Amino acid sequence: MKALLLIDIQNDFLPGGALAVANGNEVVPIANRLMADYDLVVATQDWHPEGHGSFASQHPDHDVGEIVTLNGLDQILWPDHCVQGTSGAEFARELNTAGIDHVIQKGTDRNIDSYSGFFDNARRKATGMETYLREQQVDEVHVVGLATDYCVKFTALDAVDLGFKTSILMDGVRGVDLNEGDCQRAIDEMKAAGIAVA
Ligand code: VGL
Ligand code: ZN
Repeated sequence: MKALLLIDIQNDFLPGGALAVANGNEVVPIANRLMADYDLVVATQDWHPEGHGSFASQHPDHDVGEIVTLNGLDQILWPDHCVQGTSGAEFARELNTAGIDHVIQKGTDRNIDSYSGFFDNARRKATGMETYLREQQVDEVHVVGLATDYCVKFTALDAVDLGFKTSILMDGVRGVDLNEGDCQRAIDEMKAAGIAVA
């Protein structure tokens, strides 16, 4: 069984959103078109409580983009984004949500971030993604969504590490590029890990 993973295709990551990814809206029609080609479509949703520790607003002496230590881990600080129940956390309006079989929410613990759709950033807690995919007999995953250099990358790296045959579909991803070259480096890292870049 082959699954399409839609990573964080949410309003806050689209142009005009709180953590806008340049041209992030362009992945929406691509995701919609791809859905029909898969046995299963699973979407992740960045789903933070108010006051999440990854928000710069919680660290008065720091700005967005700075790195702090959160729970012993390096944490990049972001604007408040994808707060549970807000419109920014909803899936993109034009995303065909009727085509999604299952949603995995992540980043729900205020003390630790979760870029990967499989585990928190310390790999301590699973989100339920792996269990769900194995229950559904999935052995291959193709990844699209936002953002190439964060949640797409870490989800794909975990997928291949867990033994799923893994591809990222370049047409269907867009990145943050906080530092110039981050997206390219993310792609190189994924290739080196055995992920197919299609
Ligand atoms: C993401 C930064 C913070 C992502 C989520 O979806 O790539 N990036 N939260
Ligand atoms: Zn987040």
